[in-house]
Amino acid sequence: MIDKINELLRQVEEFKPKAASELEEFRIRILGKKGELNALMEEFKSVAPELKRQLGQQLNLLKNKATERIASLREELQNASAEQSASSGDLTRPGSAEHLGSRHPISLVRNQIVEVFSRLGYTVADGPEIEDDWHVFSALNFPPEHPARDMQDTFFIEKDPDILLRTHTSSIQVRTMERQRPPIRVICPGRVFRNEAISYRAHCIFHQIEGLYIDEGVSFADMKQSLLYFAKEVFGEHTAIRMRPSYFPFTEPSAEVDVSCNLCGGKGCAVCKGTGWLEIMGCGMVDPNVLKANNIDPEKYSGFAFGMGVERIAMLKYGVKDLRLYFENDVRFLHQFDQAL
Ligand code: 2U9
Repeated sequence: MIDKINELLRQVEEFKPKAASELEEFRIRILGKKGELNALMEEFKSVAPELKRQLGQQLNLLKNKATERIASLREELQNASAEQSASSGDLTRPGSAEHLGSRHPISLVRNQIVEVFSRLGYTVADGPEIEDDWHVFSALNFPPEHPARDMQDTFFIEKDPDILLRTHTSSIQVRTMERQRPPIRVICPGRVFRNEAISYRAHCIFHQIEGLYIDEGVSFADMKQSLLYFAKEVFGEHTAIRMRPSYFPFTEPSAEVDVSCNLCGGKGCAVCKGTGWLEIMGCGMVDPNVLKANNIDPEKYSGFAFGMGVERIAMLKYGVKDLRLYFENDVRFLHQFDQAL
């Protein structure tokens, strides 16, 4: 009997099942009701009393070892199968659809605006977001005491000499004039930074697109027609524009441009506050002082410039009521533009 017990102990120690079913068969053979351990227990009853102690201990040892080994083998098999299903999974199950991202509404609108002006012969120019005083203010005819130069309005990185975050993309046009002689026809998209409290209609970072056209004989009428073409392309062919006198240091004369409200067709509604018009951009003839500061002869050349906030255009185009949504990257907002444009 002792030989049988020792043989079973050896089998328990050496047993290495390949599958859970093999382990279960082994468990039933050793520990099951009609298994080998119970058969030995039966045999134990008729063993001579002087052998009972030693055989009893060996039988207990066999029972404990077999129980422990089977439990630990079961755990090993479970871990291995979890690992396997994590790496390969059920190869027959249907594939899960990859979720594709989409363009941000600001990119969609910026790309459309750039595309419209490209058709009119404008090329895209880029420039640094960190700028100096000359490219943001002085070359654009901002007087030394102008409030935009104040810390209240502009983020300064260094003082004397002033290094700052550009407050408009006009600095790109200044850099273009340094590199290129007229004719100049550039469209300048980019991020700009202003020290403003964040609200539904303002943010300290936003996107602008500015344009500049300088050549011999460029007139206010050229500007008006170019901006009408732009408005019709972006807001629809029935769109009308109007211009209201305004003031900017870099243009003279200057104007604010409104488009007819595309929601009420110009009759007046809540969006256009009953006026029938929505303000979309500013524009003007380049001030001769700006041409001079940039080594362009104002007697020979003239030009026009315009500027708009991309967030504002996108708000009007898509009926977005709160500008902060553009910066939160909430996919519930962004997914609404999956099919846009
Ligand atoms: C040069 C000469 C002139 C760019 C211009 C505007 C009018 C304008 C605002 C619209 C809303 C900025 O985003 S906004 O706050 N811009 O109204 N910008 S003309 O004029 C220039 C630029 C460069 C050399």
